[in-house]
Amino acid sequence: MIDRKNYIIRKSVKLSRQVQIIGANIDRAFVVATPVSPKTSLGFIDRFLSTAEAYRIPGAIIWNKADIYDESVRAYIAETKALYEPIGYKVFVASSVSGEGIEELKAEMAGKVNLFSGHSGVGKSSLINYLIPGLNLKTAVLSSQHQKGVHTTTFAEMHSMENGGFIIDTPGIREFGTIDFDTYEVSHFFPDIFAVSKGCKFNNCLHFSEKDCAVKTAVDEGRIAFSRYDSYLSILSGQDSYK
Ligand SMILES: Nc1nc2c(ncn2[C@@H]2O[C@H](COP(=O)(O)OP(=O)(O)OP(=O)(O)O)[C@@H](O)[C@H]2O)c(=O)[nH]1
Ligand SMILES: [Mg+2]
Ligand SMILES: [Zn+2]
Repeated sequence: MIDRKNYIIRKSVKLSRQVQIIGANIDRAFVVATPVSPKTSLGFIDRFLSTAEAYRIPGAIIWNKADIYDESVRAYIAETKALYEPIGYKVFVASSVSGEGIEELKAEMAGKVNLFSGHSGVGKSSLINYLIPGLNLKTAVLSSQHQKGVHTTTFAEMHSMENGGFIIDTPGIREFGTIDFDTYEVSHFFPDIFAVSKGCKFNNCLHFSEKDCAVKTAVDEGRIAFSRYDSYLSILSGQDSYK
């Protein structure tokens, strides 16, 4: 590791707080996810993306460990692409083993400050090692018992790329606690829901049990994904975690 090129941001395990403190410097927040080993739920991804919205940081998804996907996992990944890209969240597929998707990611990150977050063990540090040859960040195998990460990265650190970009590696996070959203503001951080909500009868509609709710109609008609609505309701109801 070349010390002079590294900038320690802060010690923390909660993404929301990290973003708060270094938010002004971040051009894009990537949630690094894996469909298996360990599994990242769409609920977790939606909490991440809505938090990024709250800080006005463009969010994106990186599905890592593509080298171990079978046909059915590939099909699932394609579905998530069809779900998230129309909302405005790019979906990347990558592998720090086969190198799949790496060039595309590099191009995307050039000249920008990029944050990598996600569960422990999804391969954030491994990906960064591949994106910045010679960096040698510490990585570790999953726990054999639970196939979960072992919290190898312990503080957020920024690394410079050859193309003028920067990547901030962060410690793995277990779950998102309730973010301090105002109840009526939650839908503002779900662009797909917000766009439709203009058609609701009541302008203070929470899209829960109100009459003539355009959001609920859109969910029923499949124009808003049920998983997104479910994530919205979960945040609205103030659950501490959502898996
Ligand atoms: N098959 C496969 N394994 C990978 C890939 N990327 C990372 N891994 C493995 O996943 C495990 C965890 O990788 P890390 O890079 O330490 O994960 P991390 O997200 O940085 O984890 P924390 O620092 O604990 O948050 C290691 O055993 C890696 O070798 C990948 O693309 N494919
Ligand atoms: Mg790490
Ligand atoms: Zn409504």
